[in-house]
Amino acid sequence: MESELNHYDASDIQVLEGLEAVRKRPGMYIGTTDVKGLHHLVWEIVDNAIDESLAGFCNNIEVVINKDNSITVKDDGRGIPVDIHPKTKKSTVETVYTVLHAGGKFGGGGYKVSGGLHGVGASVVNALSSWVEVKVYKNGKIYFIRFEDGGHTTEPLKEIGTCDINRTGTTVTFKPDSEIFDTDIYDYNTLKVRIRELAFLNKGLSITLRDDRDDIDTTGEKFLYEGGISEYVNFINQGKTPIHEDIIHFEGEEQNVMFEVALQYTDGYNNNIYSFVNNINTHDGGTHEDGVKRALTRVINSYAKKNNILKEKDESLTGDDVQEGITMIISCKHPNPQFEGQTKGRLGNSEVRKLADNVFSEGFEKFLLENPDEAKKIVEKSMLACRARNAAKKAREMTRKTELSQTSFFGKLSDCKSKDPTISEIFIVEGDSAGGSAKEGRDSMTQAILPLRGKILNVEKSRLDKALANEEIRTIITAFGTGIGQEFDLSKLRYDKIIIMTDADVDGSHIRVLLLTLFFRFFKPIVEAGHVYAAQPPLFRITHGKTRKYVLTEKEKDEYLNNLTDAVRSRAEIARMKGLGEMDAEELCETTMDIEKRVLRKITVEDCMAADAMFTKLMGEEVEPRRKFIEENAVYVKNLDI
Ligand code: TSJ
Repeated sequence: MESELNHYDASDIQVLEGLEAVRKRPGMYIGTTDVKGLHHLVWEIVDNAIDESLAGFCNNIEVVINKDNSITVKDDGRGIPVDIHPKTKKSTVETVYTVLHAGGKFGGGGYKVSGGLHGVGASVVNALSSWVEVKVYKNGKIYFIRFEDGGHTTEPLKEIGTCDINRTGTTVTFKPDSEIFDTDIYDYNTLKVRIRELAFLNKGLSITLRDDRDDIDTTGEKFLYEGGISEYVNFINQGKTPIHEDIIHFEGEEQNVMFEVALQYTDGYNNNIYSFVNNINTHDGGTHEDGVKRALTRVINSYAKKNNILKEKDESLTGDDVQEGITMIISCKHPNPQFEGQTKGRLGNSEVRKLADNVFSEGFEKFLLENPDEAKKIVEKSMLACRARNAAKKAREMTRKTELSQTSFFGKLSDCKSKDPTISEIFIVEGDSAGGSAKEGRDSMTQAILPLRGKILNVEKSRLDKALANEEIRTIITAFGTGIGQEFDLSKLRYDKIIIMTDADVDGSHIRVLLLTLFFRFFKPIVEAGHVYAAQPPLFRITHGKTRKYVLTEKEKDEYLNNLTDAVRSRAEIARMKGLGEMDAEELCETTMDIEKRVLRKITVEDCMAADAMFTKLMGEEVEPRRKFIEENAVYVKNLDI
């Protein structure tokens, strides 16, 4: 590649159009003239310095926001050529800055950051700036040229001094034209986020960013990642919980196309897959992304089958299954990328699919073989995703069916009379007897009751899909009215409060875990909107004379008793409430359901997440760890809604 670059010939530069065209229709060249377009100018210039680094001649780039909101970009590359261009009879520097698309064949054969909107060149920046100054350090000399008023050369490139013969580089300062842009104020954070990304994508390249607009003297922030995209994955996964320690990284090259990928699985449910070609985000993916995804699915399935984790009869894991919780960066550097689609956000080069597939599958197969513990975690995570997907599908089909036969489907639900969702509540009550009392003691205008049996969640082997086959669970889904999955619509929720009313024993905690898991997987927006509550039945009843006092905790009981006179205390009768079923309708109403007297605890998404994790453990195949887990977490399970 170096020899090719050395063939650089100033005649490569194609003369296309005048800068006036750019000023007339800036949108054609930089998209917009809003704050986004303003920042685009920086990337046009920085991209040139990155190209020099990709060609292997530049290690440091500095970006400075100056006091007047002009921008300086400085690199330590070879310096833009200063020789005279045969066609324009002007220096190459001047030509680059005054002839549209002059960057066209610059450094031909290298990887250029020139796809999509990028790469239209320095001349566009010049056309849209009130002034530009360029310094080139080369041949022991410092060259200088200045342009004004949309790209007019003030005087030809001239030598303004000497420098160390080993010093080379290009320094450019430009001031965006306030007649063109809606705003001329740069946003530090916008520049920082992209500069950090560029540093991740170009390992070993140091990029610094400094803001000189305030009077505080700082050295700025330096972004340099020797680990490249692996460090990017690590950065994205901060605050997440990885399920294996090391970040997996593979790279390969074929016919000047470089491909690399880094990934790590977390315990989350989304995937974070970002792909790039020549540092440009390919938000619609393309052949590089397809190749990796295809290989990921194939390799995990074949590993799982070979090791008998996935049985012959089991269905294969899908792409979505194996991508659940993954954080992955895919980066391809291509000398001749073809961008496709409306927004040019998709890589089209077909040879890249095979390269990506080969590099990834060879590396990943080896990784799984050499790291059986990690392999097991990844495969199990995918299989769990597969199960959840099937459960969700069944639930969707089921709710669709039920819409047709609504009337018969409310099953055991005793609905409230009101159809006003802002005042209606639904109590999901454990057990038929408590359900009976609740029905008797409720305000039937606004309170609906749905009894659930304690055995819904048979700890032996039930899964979410099985639980969903349960009639009462289906009634819940139908009663909510929101639908599920893609059809979910929060505005159709039929109740303002969904109140879970269960005992603080094992059966009660099972129902709670199941319900919260169900909410987490299918009704997260309902939880997020704060519609889900746990009722708090009292633990003690203290009776003295005609007074009856219910308290929620041991501590409250002691405090209450301490405040009584000795005489009264000695006569007080303390009863430990055994559970919802023990209370009669009046008592249940008074302590747990009456809007004036009850105590509710709002359920958060975190509660549901914890339940979901517990559900996964409770549902595990192996009996022993499950029993152990239940024992160890028995207290926690109870605490879920206390
Ligand atoms: F173009 C520009 F003004 F926007 C710009 C270019 C801005 C900045 C900050 C840096 C650069 C730039 C260009 N840095 N390094 C280069 N390198 C070349 O232009 C160059 C130098 C030598 C040779 C060669 O073949 O000897 C080839 C090239 C493309």
